[in-house]
Amino acid sequence: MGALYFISDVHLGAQSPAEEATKEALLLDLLERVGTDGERLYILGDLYDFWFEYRHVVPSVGQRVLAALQGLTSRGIEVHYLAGNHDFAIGPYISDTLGCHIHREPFDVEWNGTRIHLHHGDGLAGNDMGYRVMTKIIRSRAAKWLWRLIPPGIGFAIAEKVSGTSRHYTTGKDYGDSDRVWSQIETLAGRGYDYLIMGHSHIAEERRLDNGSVYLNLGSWLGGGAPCALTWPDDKPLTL
Ligand SMILES: [Mn+2]
Repeated sequence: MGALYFISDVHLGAQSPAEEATKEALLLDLLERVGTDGERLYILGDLYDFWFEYRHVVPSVGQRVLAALQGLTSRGIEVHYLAGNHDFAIGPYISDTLGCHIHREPFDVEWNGTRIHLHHGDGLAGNDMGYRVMTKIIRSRAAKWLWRLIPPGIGFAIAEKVSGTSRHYTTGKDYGDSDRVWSQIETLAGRGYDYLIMGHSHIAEERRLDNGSVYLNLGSWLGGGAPCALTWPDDKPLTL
């Protein structure tokens, strides 16, 4: 039985060309490794700093990564892609062309009797009502329909600005008790999971919760290194 791999918050397209090249090379190495001993790959959101696919156009960023994902699925390795707040608009290109399983909501995995809850990590802050309302609007069918009317070149230029703002907001936000994130995580854990695995906060962390569940945050690939991935059952962060 192969390993499970988990990654989050790679944010392809967010950095300088040189940083992107380094990051992409690391990611391609990891995907190759998944191809040798992996059974499943879970992408827990924000693989892309911004993703939007038109019927005939997809982002030009990270094409080699997309090809590698397709290579994995064509060899029978399951790739699960949970939409993050930056790549919420993943669609048929990801599912039909690349063969990934798309998840739009947090979901559960059971593996050899271990119960794992997978969540991008957004929308947990108790005072984040504005975020939740805005999210509902921008992820609506109507919004996607309107967005498609904007030529891709202009749309992506706007998105680049908005993505940067959102990233700084996320990174600067207090994810501690004051935001009631932890109480929400404890409540989730109370459903009886062994592990809760998330991203989004960009802070890699392992924490044992009150009920004995383990919270793991995969951190982010931004900032010039320390990409966090996880293999299972070793459940140790990989050093790439
Ligand atoms: Mn995020």
